[in-house]
Amino acid sequence: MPNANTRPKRTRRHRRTQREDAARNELVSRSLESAQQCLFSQDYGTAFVHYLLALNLAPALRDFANESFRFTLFKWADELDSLGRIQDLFDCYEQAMELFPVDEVIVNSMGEHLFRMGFRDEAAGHFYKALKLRPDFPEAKENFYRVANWLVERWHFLMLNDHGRNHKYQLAIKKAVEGGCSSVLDIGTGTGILGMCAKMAGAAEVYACELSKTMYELACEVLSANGMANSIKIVHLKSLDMEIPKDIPNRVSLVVTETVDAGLFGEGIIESLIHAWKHLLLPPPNFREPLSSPSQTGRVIPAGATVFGVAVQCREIRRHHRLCVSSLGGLDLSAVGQIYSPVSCSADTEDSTEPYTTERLSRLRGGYLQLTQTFTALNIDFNNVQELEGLCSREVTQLRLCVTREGILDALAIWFQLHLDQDNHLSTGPQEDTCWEQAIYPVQSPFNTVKCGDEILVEVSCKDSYLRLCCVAIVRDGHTFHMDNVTKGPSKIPNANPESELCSALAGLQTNQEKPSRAFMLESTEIALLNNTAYHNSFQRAMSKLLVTLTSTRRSQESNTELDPIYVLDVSEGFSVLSLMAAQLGFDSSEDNQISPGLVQAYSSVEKEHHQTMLRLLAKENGVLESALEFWLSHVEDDSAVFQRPSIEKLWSAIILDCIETCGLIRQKLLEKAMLARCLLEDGGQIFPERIVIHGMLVESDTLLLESAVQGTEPTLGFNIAPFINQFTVPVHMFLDLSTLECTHLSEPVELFTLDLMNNTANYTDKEVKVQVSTSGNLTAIPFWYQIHLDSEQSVSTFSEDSHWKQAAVVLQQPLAVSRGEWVRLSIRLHKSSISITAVKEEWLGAEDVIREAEPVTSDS
Ligand code: 44T
Repeated sequence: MPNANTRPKRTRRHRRTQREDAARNELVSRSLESAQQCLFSQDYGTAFVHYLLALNLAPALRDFANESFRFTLFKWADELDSLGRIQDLFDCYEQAMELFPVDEVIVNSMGEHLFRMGFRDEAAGHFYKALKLRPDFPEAKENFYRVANWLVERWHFLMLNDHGRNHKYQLAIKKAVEGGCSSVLDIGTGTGILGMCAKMAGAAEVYACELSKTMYELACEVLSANGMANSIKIVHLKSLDMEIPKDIPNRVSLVVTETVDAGLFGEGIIESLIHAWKHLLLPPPNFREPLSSPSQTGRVIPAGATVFGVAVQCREIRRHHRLCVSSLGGLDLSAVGQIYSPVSCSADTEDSTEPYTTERLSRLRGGYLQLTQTFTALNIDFNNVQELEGLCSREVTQLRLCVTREGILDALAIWFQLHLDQDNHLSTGPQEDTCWEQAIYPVQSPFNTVKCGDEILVEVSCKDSYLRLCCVAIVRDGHTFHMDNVTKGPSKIPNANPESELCSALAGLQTNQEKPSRAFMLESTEIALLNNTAYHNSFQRAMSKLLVTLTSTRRSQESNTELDPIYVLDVSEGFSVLSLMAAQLGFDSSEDNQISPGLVQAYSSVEKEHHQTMLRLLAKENGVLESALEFWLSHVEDDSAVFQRPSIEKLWSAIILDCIETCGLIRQKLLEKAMLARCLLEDGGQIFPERIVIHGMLVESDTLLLESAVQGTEPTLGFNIAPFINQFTVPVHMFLDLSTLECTHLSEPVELFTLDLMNNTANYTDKEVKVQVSTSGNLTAIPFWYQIHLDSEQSVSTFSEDSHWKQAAVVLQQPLAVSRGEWVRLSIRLHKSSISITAVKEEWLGAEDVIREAEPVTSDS
């Protein structure tokens, strides 16, 4: 028996510990029990607190409770999210990650919330971490690919692969440094390449700044790998926030930068250079003192730029920026008045609208026609601070462009020459062998036909970091027709072209109405959707067929004359008029009274206010009773809530899903949505589309390779950059226009996969397809698109001329050499809504297969 006198304290402590243990265990088990009860009653917030308490007190239980804890966290986070309690949401995740620091599912989920709130850099960090924790974690991979596109834009690959451009920059920098510019600042360093060129050329001091966190971190890695981490000082700052001596000790003698976008000024180069001249650069050389040394004066590479432009006719631009149809699937669209895209440069548009969009003119479907000669829009000297300042404050300049070819004035397009120095120039023109984009200023005025001899008046200005070009008037036979003031109904120019006549007629209808004309802004993809007549007509035919069938079944089943309404639900994301088309079919008397008026009760899940207003207006003008079209549970996050029944005891007769995103990928969660839809469908009801078939083909395309990764094994300008930036390679390319992509077709198109949305027993996971090679070459990619089967008779392709959808392609990690006549086996796997494709060459006589992995494809919403 222990001696009570010698060990009294220990025993007391022991007893106290025992008591504490017992109390803690009691608390832990009660908390776990309460957590479970709360879960049962769906009180996730309280359940979460109970779990936190229990698992903090009893870390040993973490493994055991991990699943339920995650479930609770996710449920509670969704609730906080929908309540807008963002800070609370992130606090919960912080606490959860303290408990489970290496739980990749929690880390990934936190990233998803961050991404949805627009914190892309932070989101990327979480997806990256989740992927490091579990490299084969499909959700994290999908998410990482999604952010990789945002974080490291694809042009980085193009620029690093553009040897001509790299070489010219290197030459200009070398010449400047050797000529005496000894201290250099690289503004917007990206991967660090221009700064490294300066160091390599012998500059004594090199500094660099980069505003994107991801790019800054990437540049740090690159500098270390090239042994320059200590000789180039890089800061994670916007150049405008840099100060002397805090960030750099002294003014520098050379600024190098390539902070230019397709519209030249869109990355803010004017402001950056004005700031640099005032605060970071040595004064410019004084030409009265020609002997002033280059190390004591400042200069900029590029030294200046010349902007060129041309007026074009281009159907592809037109159908994205103006409504070209007056009716759609039976709906008269004239009621909605003017529809305009957010890309606008007219004098009265708000500053928030972007003045231009960017395209590669050479890759526009259907091509383009030049209506004028190439003109010079602007010349700018980056070494003259007065000129830079003058540009922002000066009045607009007016240009008169002589029309050299009759046509429809759809847009102005511009490009530029960067004068790196006196000898080295880079051009971003449409004829160049590079992949630069041009800036496109769509002309949205309905008065847009021009004839030879007409003059187009263009105003050039520079406001809010953008170069703005605006067509203000057309001068014909001495008369000036103003273009920007559509709603006031300017004098009409007689049209020569029927297609443009249609647009003008439409606008005429809109402007000549007695009621106040309205204007609605739609995204350019939404405008292209409205211009997609084939799709809407197919839908109209498929839907009216279903309505006829359902009505006749009901007539034969129900003895009384009061027929039950036919419930139609459109859960398209974004804008859609399909529900309204269905409602209108219910009022259509042309079907020989087969469908009773008002029989269709349609629901739209369109959320944006102006979309709803447009649909209401269209309904009214098309004779659809207000009650026949309702907006279904706006702002509901949870899919299951969107898919509720129309009313107790009732099921849907038709559910419309928009399966494919405009970028060319399958919409996320499509299969889950289809499953929910099937459960809520009445007997004889239908999902639109009932089926989608994925088509694809084998191609060789260097362009796709150049856009996906830095190619080859040679160092870039002698620097080791590729392995670092190539971490951001994504296996899928979206927003492709396959009709103009430079590529060799190595096979005929084949069916890759079918998604049967009406059939729940279909196997969605794996499929193998054998494709015969029709032309020998290097298989680099498998572009794919969809045939959307609305029903057994009606279908549309996403690869048609009028498609508002683009195409996508899986790019193989390594090209696969194939010869005519050989067979390639494609294994296609669908994980959630992501497709991955593996290409295997089937060697004759059973030679060993060569396997080239294609990574998964995911939808980017
Ligand atoms: N576009 C290619 C390249 N940055 C856009 O974060 C250009 C395409 C292109 N960092 C036609 C022509 C061309 N301070 O990483 C980015 C960006 C960073 C800054 C610090 C600043 N003031 C800025 C401003 C931008 O610089 C990097 C490059 S800018 C984007 C280049 C021939 N079609």
